[in-house]
Amino acid sequence: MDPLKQLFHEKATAQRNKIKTMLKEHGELVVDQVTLGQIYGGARNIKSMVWETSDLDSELGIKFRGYSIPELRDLLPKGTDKKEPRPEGLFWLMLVGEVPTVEQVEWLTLQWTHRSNVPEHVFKVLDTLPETTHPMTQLIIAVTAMQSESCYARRYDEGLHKEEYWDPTYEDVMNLIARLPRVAAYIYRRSFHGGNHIAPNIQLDWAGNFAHMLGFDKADFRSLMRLYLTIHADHEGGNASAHTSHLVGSTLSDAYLSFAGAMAALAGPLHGLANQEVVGWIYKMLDALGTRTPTKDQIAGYVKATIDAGQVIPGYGHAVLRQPDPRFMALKDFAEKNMGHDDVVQVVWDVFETVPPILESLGKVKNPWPNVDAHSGALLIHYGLSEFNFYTVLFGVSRALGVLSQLVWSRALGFPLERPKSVTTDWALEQIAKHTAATATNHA
Ligand code: CMX
Repeated sequence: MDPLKQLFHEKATAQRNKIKTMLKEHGELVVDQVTLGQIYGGARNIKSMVWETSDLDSELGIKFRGYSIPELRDLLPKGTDKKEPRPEGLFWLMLVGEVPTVEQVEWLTLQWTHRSNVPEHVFKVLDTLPETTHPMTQLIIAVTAMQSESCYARRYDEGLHKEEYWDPTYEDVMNLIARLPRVAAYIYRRSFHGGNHIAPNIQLDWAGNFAHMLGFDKADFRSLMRLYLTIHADHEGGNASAHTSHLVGSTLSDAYLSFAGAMAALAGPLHGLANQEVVGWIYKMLDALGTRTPTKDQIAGYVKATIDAGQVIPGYGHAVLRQPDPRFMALKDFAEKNMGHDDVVQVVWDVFETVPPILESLGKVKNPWPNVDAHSGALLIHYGLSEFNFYTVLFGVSRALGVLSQLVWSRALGFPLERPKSVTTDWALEQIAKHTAATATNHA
């Protein structure tokens, strides 16, 4: 057994026993209540699943195994330029709950390099699609095509003891993560560079090699990729992509199908596609205003026009966060440290000053602050990755680290089929009638 798998097995066995004892003693403890508003309102804040890899605080933002993004930028082993953390380190942390050493991260990089060979049929499947197919659609198709490689599906078919589910799931997760950069880069190069593909450089780390295969070899861009792929990795379990992978995985579907489901959710404009929407919205604004350097008053006018047209301001608001997203702040910090003046980045910063008071003035937006998607695109444009309908694929490659490490946990902890209860409006009206009658009796 490899050292990471061994460590995971020890941790997961201990956690499984801990949960068993906890539920035996306290399984009936009531910890929350649910309102009709929550049932109709997208299940906000209803606690209904366990997600071990990260936790989202509405004020402080995401914590991966208890560590904030600024802490991880400091603590995790970095790329060769010593600037930003290598996403391999975050995967290790999420999987086993320990900050890895440099040697452990080196080992993981090598593991993923060894496992990174993408089966030929996946490229063939992609090549049958029109180049104009949305890159997220291509990603979902490619990941689904790779399902033929699932160790878990094969072993389940042969007859696998349920205590063993986690083992081939770990193998699938390691293989899928190792292959994703190659698949994503292939999609990028066939969609936007006439199929002029770039061979992997196996000397590079996971993010560095991804940047290389995309066609960007500047050290700063590699550094940005390390940061980008680290900060998008996980956002606890309730967000749409994570929750989808959890739901699909709970049917004992394998890692490939669970991740393909997650990507279908990420491809929605209220979720991951917002990173593409932000850049589209900025370009439309610049076109409409006839300038690349709009004033804050001009931006405010365009923001109000967008809202009046019944549209959302992409990159702003969040279902959980109630402060500027620390992922947005990390990208802003990267831009401040690594870039000179950039018109588009400046627009993003001016939008940051302009939008929150306008959203606040509407009196209904719970979080007027930017989320990660408000900033990420401008940095990619700066380095020349300007094809913005590819951006959600980058988000997806990163999100694999979180949702797939959790999938190994879900298998190891023996989580059951997810099956919450739905209700009808007649049921809701009945509850109100019962409550009204009971209140009237109490007051009589
Ligand atoms: N612009 C305009 N209106 C907004 C808004 C925004 N950015 N964010 C919220 N609102 C509106 C909602 O549309 C809703 O209006 P109605 O009551 O008329 O339907 C009202 O404010 C209340 O919404 P909320 O409770 O504050 O927000 P939700 O939890 O329902 O939705 C989110 C959260 C992210 C979908 C929403 O803020 C939004 O649409 N933002 C823009 C899209 C975006 O950036 N998505 C990316 C999120 C991060 C990610 O997953 O990657």
